Amino acid sequence: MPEPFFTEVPEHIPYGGPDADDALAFRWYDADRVVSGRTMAEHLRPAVCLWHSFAWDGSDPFGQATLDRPWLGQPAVADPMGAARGRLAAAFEFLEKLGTPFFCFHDRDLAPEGADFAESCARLDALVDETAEHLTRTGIGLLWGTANLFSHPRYAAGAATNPDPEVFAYAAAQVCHCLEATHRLGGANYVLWGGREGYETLLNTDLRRELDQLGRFLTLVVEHKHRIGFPGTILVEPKPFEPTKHQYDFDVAAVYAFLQRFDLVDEVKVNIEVNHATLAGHDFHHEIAYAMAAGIFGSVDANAGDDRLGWDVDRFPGSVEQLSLGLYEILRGGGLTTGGFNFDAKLRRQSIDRTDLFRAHIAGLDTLARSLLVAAAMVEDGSLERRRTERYVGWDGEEARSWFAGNASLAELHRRALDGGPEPEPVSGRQEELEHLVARFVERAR
Ligand code: XLS
Ligand code: NI
Ligand code: NI
Repeated sequence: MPEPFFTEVPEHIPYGGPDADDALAFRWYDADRVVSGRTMAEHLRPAVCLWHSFAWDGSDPFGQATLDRPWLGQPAVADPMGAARGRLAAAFEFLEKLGTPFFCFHDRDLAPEGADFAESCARLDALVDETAEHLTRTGIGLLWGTANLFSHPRYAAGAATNPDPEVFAYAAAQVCHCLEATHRLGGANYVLWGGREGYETLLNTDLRRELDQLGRFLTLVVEHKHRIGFPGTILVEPKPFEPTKHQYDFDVAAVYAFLQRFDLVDEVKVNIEVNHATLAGHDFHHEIAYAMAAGIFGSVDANAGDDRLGWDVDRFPGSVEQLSLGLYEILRGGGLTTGGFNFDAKLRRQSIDRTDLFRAHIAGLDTLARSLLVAAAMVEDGSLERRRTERYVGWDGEEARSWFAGNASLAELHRRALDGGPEPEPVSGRQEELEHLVARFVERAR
């Protein structure tokens, strides 16, 4: 066994209850507590991501590494595979101590690229073997894997949407390998986030062709999933921009239209990131509700933006109000299936103590757990649902149902109005009352 890395943290983060003052104890996340028929862990299926927490050193476009990640930097240059193994060991020490059931990775978070494609694959395979051992030893599971198709310079002009077909082919090969690795590790989902699948300027971009390329690429991935018998869900993660000026998977609605066009609605779902929703000019609540309505909801990347910063700052989630409304839509729709809540969140650059990574995840898990209590109470109480249903009650009438079924033309409705059809009577939408009702659930969640 390697030396422990998080030496100041006990074997397990305990549940201390709402009045606990210890920063290294949960106040709300009690994995085995049953809420509306499922444990908190089953409802939330929380995951830790390897990239922000273990493959990022705190550097930003303006400054160098600040975080204490001894497997990055010089050690990674001198002995890349040894460093990667050390990183993986630290990640699993973290996961075990925190007690989260899942993790997520990019291929390049597990193993660094080699001198050529074959060496990159061999390196990944070696680290996947090592990961498999950690999974067997700890009982932790893989929520999803994904291929990093955005860091290497070959992907500067996109992966699937690159003007050069050789890049398309390279990306396809990389996804093939990463999907198989995800399958080997028993992954519940496979994610495609199109970081560079967009454009910097329309002056050099053939939009139509690039979208067709993306459709072809996604179809290849779905075909391969079936060929190898991968039982997990293929997920696309919408994001409006950053790093590109415009990304093709802008928001849930754009992804839905895209899936329809390429006949993939039954094959692909969405991984909704809270901060991406905000960047697209939506609420998290909106994105979840839209995906639920379209039947393509899959999973969540839990994080938070900053009201005054217009980019993907990936803070740990701290707003119960925000997450409760999204969770409410998820629970109304029957809850998660293969998806989960992945903390796609990173420390602030000044959070340099090793324990900060625990504090951040504990705070995030407590926010999620409390939001779950709020959402479950709203579903069980049923008054929000009842009011929503009542609002549409007119559509239950026989005449209205026949219009909806397509049994009236525009001209017939015109005639009906001319013949003295009733003047509709305005009714209150009761928004403030409903918001006050939600506030009550937030106040009382226990
Ligand atoms: C970046 C994305 C990324 C995906 C995985 O903004 O959120 O982290 O979740 O590639
Ligand atoms: Ni994400
Ligand atoms: Ni993101």
